[in-house]
Amino acid sequence: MPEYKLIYFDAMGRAELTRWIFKLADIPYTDERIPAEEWPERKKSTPGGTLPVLLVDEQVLRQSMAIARYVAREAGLVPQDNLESALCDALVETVMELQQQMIKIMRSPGDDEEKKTKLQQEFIPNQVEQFFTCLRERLHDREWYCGDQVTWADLAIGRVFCTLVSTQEPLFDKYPDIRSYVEKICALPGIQDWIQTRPETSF
Ligand SMILES: N[C@@H](CCC(=O)N[C@@H](CS)C(=O)NCC(=O)O)C(=O)O
Repeated sequence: MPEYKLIYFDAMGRAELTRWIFKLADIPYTDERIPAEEWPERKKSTPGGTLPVLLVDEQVLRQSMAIARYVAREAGLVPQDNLESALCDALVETVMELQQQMIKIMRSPGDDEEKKTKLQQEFIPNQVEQFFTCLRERLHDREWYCGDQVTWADLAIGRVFCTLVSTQEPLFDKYPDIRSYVEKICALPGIQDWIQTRPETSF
């Protein structure tokens, strides 16, 4: 097995899905977190000048989605079937777009109360509920999003919604099936432990 080093900031952001994949598959890796004050200097020697970067032995891999998909393939978490695999890709991209929109609201100017209102009155009813409705249709006779075993698509959903589930967001009262599904993902071997022990960061 190659030696893996995942380099990112001290945040979940665009690296956390890859961390989940490593954890579920029990693949050892180095989780390097660059302190914000060191970034301007490190940026100069970082290929492309952005993070995350995955080192696979000496090979540098960029772009968070390419990194996550590569590790997921290595871990057997991508369906063999081409179409099923594309369905997973589409789901992961949708979930990542939701995540970026959520982060954008949280980082926008204004106090916490304003941001919370924006999330609860605009983002959740419009974006998240629409997503949950589609997800519910997809999952109605399935245990996992694709095929009959967990894939990186399930992990992408767990990664984005596990915090909302654990804070008992009332949104889930309307979607108890989605709550159970997210809880099942967060309780997977390796994942539950990671959620409990990972460094505490906001995003
Ligand atoms: N499309 C790239 C975007 C990478 C990106 O924008 N990373 C941000 C952190 S999430 C970054 O490195 N920002 C610091 C900088 O641009 O100097 C990916 O998904 O990996």
